[in-house]
Amino acid sequence: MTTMAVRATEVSISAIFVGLLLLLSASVVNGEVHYRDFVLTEKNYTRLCSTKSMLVVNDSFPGPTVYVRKGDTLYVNVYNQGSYGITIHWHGVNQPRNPWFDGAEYVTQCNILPGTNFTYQVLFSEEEGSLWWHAHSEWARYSVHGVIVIHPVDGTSYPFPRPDGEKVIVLASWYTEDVYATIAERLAEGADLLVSEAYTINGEPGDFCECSNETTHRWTIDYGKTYLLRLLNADMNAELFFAIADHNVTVVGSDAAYLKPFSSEFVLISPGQTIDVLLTANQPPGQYYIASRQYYSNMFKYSGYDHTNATAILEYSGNYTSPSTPFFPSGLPPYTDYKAATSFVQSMRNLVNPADVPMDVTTRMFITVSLNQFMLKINDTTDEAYPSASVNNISWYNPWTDVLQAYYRNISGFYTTDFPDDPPTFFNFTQHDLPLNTTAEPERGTKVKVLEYNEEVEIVFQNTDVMNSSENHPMHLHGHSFYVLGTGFGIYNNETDPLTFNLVDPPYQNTASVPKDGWLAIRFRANNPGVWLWHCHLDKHLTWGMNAVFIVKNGGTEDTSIRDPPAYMPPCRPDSRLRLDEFSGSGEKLYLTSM
Ligand SMILES: [Cu+2]
Repeated sequence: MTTMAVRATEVSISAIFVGLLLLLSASVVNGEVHYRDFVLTEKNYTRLCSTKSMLVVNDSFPGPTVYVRKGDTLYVNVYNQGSYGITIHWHGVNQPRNPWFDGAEYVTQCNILPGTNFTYQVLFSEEEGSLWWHAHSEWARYSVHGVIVIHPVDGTSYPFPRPDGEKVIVLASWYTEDVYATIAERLAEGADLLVSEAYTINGEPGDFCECSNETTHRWTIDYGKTYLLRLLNADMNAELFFAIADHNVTVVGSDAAYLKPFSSEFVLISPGQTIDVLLTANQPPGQYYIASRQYYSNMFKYSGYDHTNATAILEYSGNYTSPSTPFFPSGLPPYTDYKAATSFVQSMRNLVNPADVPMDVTTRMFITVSLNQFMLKINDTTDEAYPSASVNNISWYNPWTDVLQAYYRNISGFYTTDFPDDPPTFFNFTQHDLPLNTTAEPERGTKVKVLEYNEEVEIVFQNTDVMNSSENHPMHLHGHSFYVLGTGFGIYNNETDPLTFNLVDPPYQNTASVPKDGWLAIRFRANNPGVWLWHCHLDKHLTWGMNAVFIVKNGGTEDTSIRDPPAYMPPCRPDSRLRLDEFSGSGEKLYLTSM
């Protein structure tokens, strides 16, 4: 694909005119402008000894890496030549005042239908480091994703010595089945959703998986050099441990914000997160395994997850005698090692000290996150349990016209503004064997929370053990990054736990996990007018309704208001949804539609 970059300052018109132009369209062009084409097609891939067709961008899995600098503007024309509707989300890119191009299906747009195209305008602002793009429609993102590298602007550099090289590593999952068809089937049956067959490193499961060792991903490095490694967890449903044999890494950033550097034997990365680390080639030249495996936080179930170990090979350049098998990283924690997981999360500190933490909180929300079930009438005598998920006991229901369109055009009937600041009942949230009749069934709704422009918001997410199902939930907020003030186990205590908050140098992230049977506290400034989805980044839970929406109102001036909509947005139609939504509010199973 062609990439065209136009440096605004190189355009041959007089400086005065450029000045005028910038004054007139102050917020449109700051840095460079880039144009990319994303062509989505079905392509055959063979992994684990079998071949299947899947939707990919520009014939690649993982998809292409996009390179920009801080403050640049990116236009991506997405051509959908696949067989079902999709959207693309620019994960972690705040998109100031620009919700039109956030790409969240049924929240900021409807799907780009097969045979059509749509151009996204992606506005970079404060982000620097690594982010990513992915499909934000049904489960398409398992094969439709890639990294966004945001370099420092010219004349500035990293807050660490310039690395000798860079490397992108994408962790993802492999499904042997036809994901789209299987999900539709299981939703209709009320069955559990898909578990992956293997994890992948840059598209390859590696030596420990069937039919995989010839295509294992390899990365050659030079002795003595230091590399900036950009890690992405693009997996659908798993937090992952990652490690390189005999090499510690220095963690320097996460979610396109810098961290106080710390050395670690391993990394824990949640779906949705990006983590930047430095790797120095300082070990005896040879071959070393790079490995990743799931961190499985639901310790009451020891099965039902993907037990594979994904591997790649790090090899030093030059001549040396290498052992017949590379070394495996002894520091890669076991699947259920919550102590390792917790200690990694707690090591993260903002590089900025003191950080610009909101201190004048005007909205406080206490939000329970639960897995649930709906009892649906199959016939006059039988009720059947359908898996579900909720936040403050509301299980999100997709409207068929997106929330942004309805809000901007003042069309009523698609959402309500009564998302509650607290759960409907307070119970012993983290107790095992909670009574199902009072805790299991959520309410279905399309409820949004409306925030005034520039409000300072504190949210405490409380994990619950409803249905004995507590596990980590990586919560992701669109349109804003947030400060992670703290986490803890058990039920949040609003008198003692705030005393433990890190208000000095908390990490600034777009995705952070609510620990199993515990809580997570965050703060953010609602300074981005628009309609912004927030959700658990385990797609299984998102599909079941563990999400809601913030509307951030305009601030009263043009610079604090949503930008004008583009001339074209993909049209919405009432029959294009495919989720658990296909049941009426009365609990009767109505119909299951596909495109
Ligand atoms: Cu979740």
